[in-house]
Amino acid sequence: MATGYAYHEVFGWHDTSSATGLLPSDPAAGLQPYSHFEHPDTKRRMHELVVVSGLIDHLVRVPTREATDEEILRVHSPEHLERIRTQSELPKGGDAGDGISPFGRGGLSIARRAAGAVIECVDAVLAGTVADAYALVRPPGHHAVADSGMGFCIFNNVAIAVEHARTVRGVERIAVVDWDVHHGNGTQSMFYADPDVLTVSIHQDNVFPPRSGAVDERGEGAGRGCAINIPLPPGTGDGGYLHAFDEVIVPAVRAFRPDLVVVSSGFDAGGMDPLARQMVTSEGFAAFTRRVLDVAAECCAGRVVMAHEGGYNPVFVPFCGLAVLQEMTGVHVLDDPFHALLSGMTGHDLKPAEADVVAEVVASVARDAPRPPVLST
Ligand code: 3YP
Ligand code: ZN
Repeated sequence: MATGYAYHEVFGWHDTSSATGLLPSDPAAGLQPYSHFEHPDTKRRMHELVVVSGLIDHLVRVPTREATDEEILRVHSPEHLERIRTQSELPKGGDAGDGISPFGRGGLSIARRAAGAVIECVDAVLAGTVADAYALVRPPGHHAVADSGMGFCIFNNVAIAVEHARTVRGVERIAVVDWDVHHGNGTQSMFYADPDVLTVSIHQDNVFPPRSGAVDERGEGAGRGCAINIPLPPGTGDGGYLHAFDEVIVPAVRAFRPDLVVVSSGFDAGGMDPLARQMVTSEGFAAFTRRVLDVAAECCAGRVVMAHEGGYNPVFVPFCGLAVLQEMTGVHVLDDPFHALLSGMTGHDLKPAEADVVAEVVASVARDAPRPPVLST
């Protein structure tokens, strides 16, 4: 069965405006106007590579739509939606809440469509139209909390799709695997006390948000054990990441036995990203994909929906994304021309400091395991 793919040109029209990376430009402070880090090109170039490489012919296009108020309000407060609505109507748009997450006039409808694209991918997978699906969306979502946008995110696309799967489609248990290099704090916070949603975030230790995503953040109340964080040291490459997948992520998902797996797929752990310091290669991202698909095949007939998050190198991210989509489709159209350069650098093998973090997480999970499903008699 085929892999679904959702993208809409309007995602390139989400306007993060002129900026100096993430600061407002300010000539007096030496901040020459440039683009925001989360500009359209990186994701647009990934989409264009999917088309130009011919991989698009092996994907089933999933049409997008805008998420409704009702869908957004399952995870966000009315105040947050109202603030985005108000600012979206301003002549020059506004900010999602933290001052580094700008959007242009009319940005509400684009943010709605990002969430709606992930919802539609969930529906396509649940309906069995496609085996699995990838939503290449802007703006991203995983930092957005109930009451605010954050870290370039307006609405939490993944959380909205998870709640749709549960409340509308009756899916009982969902595992969210977040391999964006930053902590998936928003998604974690929304399901922190929920025993039916496992959130696993693998990220660079203490990058963004600051002091978020430590090993001891393990969920609370009935959700104790159902949040897992793997904060890897800077310089971690494919070896360290795959060690974490094999020792923590795959066993935790297998033990949880989800009915659906949703991935927050960022490519900012890539070895050439400006917003983190990791060494992952396109082959690494393909290997993450293989592991997620394999454990989903064991648990839930391979039902996997991936939602794009961060990743900020416009020339490298497209090849990381293509590698993931090639792994999903089983069709190889192109090698990553950057692979020799990146793999020629050091940092790819598992290092002791990385193994120590993974061992710490393994010990924590042994103490507080995710709740396995209650078997109905
Ligand atoms: C937000 C401010 C500094 C780092 C940036 C992270 C955005 C992102 O890619 N989150 O996944
Ligand atoms: Zn990120």
